[in-house]
Amino acid sequence: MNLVVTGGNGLVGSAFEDYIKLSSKELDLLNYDSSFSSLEKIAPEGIIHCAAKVGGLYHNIEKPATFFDKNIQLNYNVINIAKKIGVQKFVGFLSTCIFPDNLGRAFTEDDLHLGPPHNSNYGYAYSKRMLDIQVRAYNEQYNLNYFNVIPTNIYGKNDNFNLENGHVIPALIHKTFLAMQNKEDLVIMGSGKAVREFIFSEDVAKLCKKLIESYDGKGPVILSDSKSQISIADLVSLIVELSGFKGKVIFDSSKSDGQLIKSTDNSKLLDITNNNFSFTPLEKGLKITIDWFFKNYDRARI
Ligand code: NAP
Ligand code: GFB
Repeated sequence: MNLVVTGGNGLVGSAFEDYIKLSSKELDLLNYDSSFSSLEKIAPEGIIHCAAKVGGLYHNIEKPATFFDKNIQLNYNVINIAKKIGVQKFVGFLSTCIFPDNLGRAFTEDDLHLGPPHNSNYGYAYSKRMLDIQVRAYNEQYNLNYFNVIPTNIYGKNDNFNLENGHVIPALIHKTFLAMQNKEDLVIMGSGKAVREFIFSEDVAKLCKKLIESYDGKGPVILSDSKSQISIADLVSLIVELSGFKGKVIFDSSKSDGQLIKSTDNSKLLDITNNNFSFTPLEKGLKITIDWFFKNYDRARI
């Protein structure tokens, strides 16, 4: 099946093999007309839509309008074009950080609109919730079976390792690399009390491939490994150990922790995959990512 991956250079997009991976230079989804003619020429049977304005907690806190604007525009464009040129399969990406805050239990796919998201990333969260609505509306009116996946925090090679706007794992790996190089303390933003689940980017790609081949597209699917739950403080210890950092670790509790916990119920995914998908253990995925970053520092996104 000739599948296009939008955002093909990114953390998730680059983890796909043997698909047509397009960077924003080859396909700028903020530009409807040029995207329409490029995709019409390729005429893909399927689109895996990884392109987005993406960032960590602190970047989301400072730029709610940017996250909202860009994601609403590029999501509207890609689905409208996909429908017009007759794309059969479509996988879009939501995120577990767009679920209602303070639900007090593990999220399931039905909880998406049950209350406001955490205030730290409402711009991004509402733009992504509109992606859920748009897919639902297009499926109903145009008899399509497009669907979205809802990954938890993803990490891996080719991530955005920028210290200010990256997610926690790439930012911590980069920070630890610099602390080792400059023989400095390692200062962590937040108390370290927040709890997160993580999924390796290559597992996300494998699961999307499986879903494209076997899922009937009835509603979004959470992509998570509930065994990967870990506090930020324990994550720091793991990264420090795997990197060989021997210096002092300091937590700066004056910085926001964001959502205190994000836990997911991945039973729908386990049903679809007959419970036989083996997730990359966090320790193994972190080692791969740390080794990759230390070796590719000069070409990584920092
Ligand atoms: P990423 O590494 O930032 O990749 C996103 C890609 O989108 C970038 O490589 C960028 O391409 C491309 N892009 C940005 N603006 C574009 C535009 N106007 N037209 C076309 N492409 C554009 O992000 P990611 O982590 O792979 O995220 C992939 C998807 O998963 C996103 O929808 C994100 O919301 C979702 N997600 C991510 C996480 C996570 O923890 N990372 C968790 C849950 C969901 P260029 O580099 O060429 O500019
Ligand atoms: O990955 P992250 O930035 O995003 O994780 P969220 C934030 C958590 O990691 C907070 C701690 O508890 C921070 O206190 N942390 C510690 C750090 N050091 C750092 C650091 O150097 N950088 C960062 N970024 N965090 C995001 C959403 O929420 O989840 C996005 O804002 C996105 O929209 C992503 O969807 C998946 O998990 O808090």
